[in-house]
Amino acid sequence: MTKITIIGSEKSGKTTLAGKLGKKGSVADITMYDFAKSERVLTTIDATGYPASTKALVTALNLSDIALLCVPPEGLDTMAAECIIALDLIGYRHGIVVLTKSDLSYPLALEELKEKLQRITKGTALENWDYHNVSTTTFEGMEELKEIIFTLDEKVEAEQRKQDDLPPRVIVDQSFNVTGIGCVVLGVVSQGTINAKDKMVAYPVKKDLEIRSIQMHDVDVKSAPTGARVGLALKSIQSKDIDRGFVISNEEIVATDLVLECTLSQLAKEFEVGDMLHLFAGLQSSPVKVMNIIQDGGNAEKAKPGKKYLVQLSGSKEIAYSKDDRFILTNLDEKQRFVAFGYSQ
Ligand SMILES: Nc1nc2c(ncn2[C@@H]2O[C@H](COP(=O)(O)OP(=O)(O)OP(=O)(O)O)[C@@H](O)[C@H]2O)c(=O)[nH]1
Ligand SMILES: [Mg+2]
Repeated sequence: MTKITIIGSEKSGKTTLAGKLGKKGSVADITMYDFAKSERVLTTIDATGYPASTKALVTALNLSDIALLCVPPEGLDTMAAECIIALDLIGYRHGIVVLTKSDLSYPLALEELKEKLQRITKGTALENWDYHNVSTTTFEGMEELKEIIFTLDEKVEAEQRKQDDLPPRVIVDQSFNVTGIGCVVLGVVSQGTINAKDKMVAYPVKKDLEIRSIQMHDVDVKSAPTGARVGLALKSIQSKDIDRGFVISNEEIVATDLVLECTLSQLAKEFEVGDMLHLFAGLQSSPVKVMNIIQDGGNAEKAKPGKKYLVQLSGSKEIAYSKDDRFILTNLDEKQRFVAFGYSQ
């Protein structure tokens, strides 16, 4: 099951491309498109709520395994530049840089644009991504793009199979009530394998539940492996008790305040003690206040771009996480909002 997110420059043709890759489904601040042919299922996410909300971008990236960064002939704009910083901070592994609207350019210019982008992304998570030219008007490159996506997905799948035996975790992105069935959630198995009848817990509220049944793309299955997009009917819990961002798991740490070892982006603005930032953990987010910044055992007043600090944060909401989870910090007051990544100490 291939899950991709389409991001990039404004008006670069992202939504048009998503529409060509599948049938439109649920709409919120992200829009999903589904394509199924024989064994292959492609879920495409358009982060429609972004750039207004950074949450839409973080959500879309967390729900997918492959990112398509769209850049039109005009080149990068501030939105695509911010996407590159976000991908780098998240440590996003797999993606393709798609040079869109190729019908409005010519081969030499596209080659120059590719070389320029390769220089800009050197040393970032995007360093080794492939480039591909596409036009949704003339269909140039469309079939090849699908092939490239499916080939890349074989790598993703191989990585995911190595995670099937880890403790199971499901990241919930929607929950609702279905008459006659009860609480249904949609989400992604981020690691491990889940089975019908498994008893698990919804975090951060710590409510016990049982998985009544599992569906993958409207088909009932007995179990679902790492990377699967699933619909779960749940027992012993109501849809009002579970929300986007919740983690269904057997063991999570729950905290409101955190101490993170943070690395700031080279391209972020500094922040200081007292500043309000936004913390992301998977699909969860919470406003946090910077209480303390520590460098080399001593207090620092400011955290500066490209540097590493211990940052003490005071939040307003419980967050569920695991020891190895990567947190992202954003500053909504800045033009380029993605600031840092960090790991809990
Ligand atoms: N010539 C040409 N025009 C295109 C192509 N793809 C999209 N467009 C046009 O570009 C415009 C923007 O397309 P969208 O798909 O809305 O772009 P978007 O990136 O989703 O835009 P935002 O969500 O507003 O950032 C529309 O007028 C499309 O018809 C293409 O391959 N070639
Ligand atoms: Mg759009």
